[in-house]
Amino acid sequence: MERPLIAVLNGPNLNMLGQRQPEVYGRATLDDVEQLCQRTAEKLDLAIDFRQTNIEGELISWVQECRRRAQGIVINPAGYTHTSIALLDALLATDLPVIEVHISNIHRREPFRHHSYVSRAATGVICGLGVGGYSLALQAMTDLIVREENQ
Ligand code: CA2
Repeated sequence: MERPLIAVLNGPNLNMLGQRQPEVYGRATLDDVEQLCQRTAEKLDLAIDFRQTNIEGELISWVQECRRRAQGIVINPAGYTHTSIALLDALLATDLPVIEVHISNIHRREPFRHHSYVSRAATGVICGLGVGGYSLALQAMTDLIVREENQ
């Protein structure tokens, strides 16, 4: 049987991970995060499609593509978390399990980071556990997919 495909989508500025603000986001780069996701996916027998964009419309188009090709979405929408109803609408339209990931604990930060539009479309949210949150999200996604198959 083919491995389930999980899209791991990353929003704006996450390409700068590891280069600035290590006190907030740690020292891992986005390449390190991709490798972590690949290793986790192999253990879980998942396939992943790992992407990052600084462009809102591109992120939305990728989410739309997932409807035809993926079994789940792990997304760190970065700044669009707090601003994008368009991204929320795209996620709601997929009818796929969505796990929202934040490296930092957005609730311990500035008030404008406390609200997430995306959470309304998310099956679950992981935040504040560093880049390890991506790995936890893939594990949780596996459980969600298995549960769906058994229903
Ligand atoms: O904690 C997270 O993962 C965030 O999604 C990261 C976003 C932020 O806007 C959210 O509130 C929380 C920012 C991503 C930018 O990452 C940078 C990394 C290094 C240097 C500069 C930005």
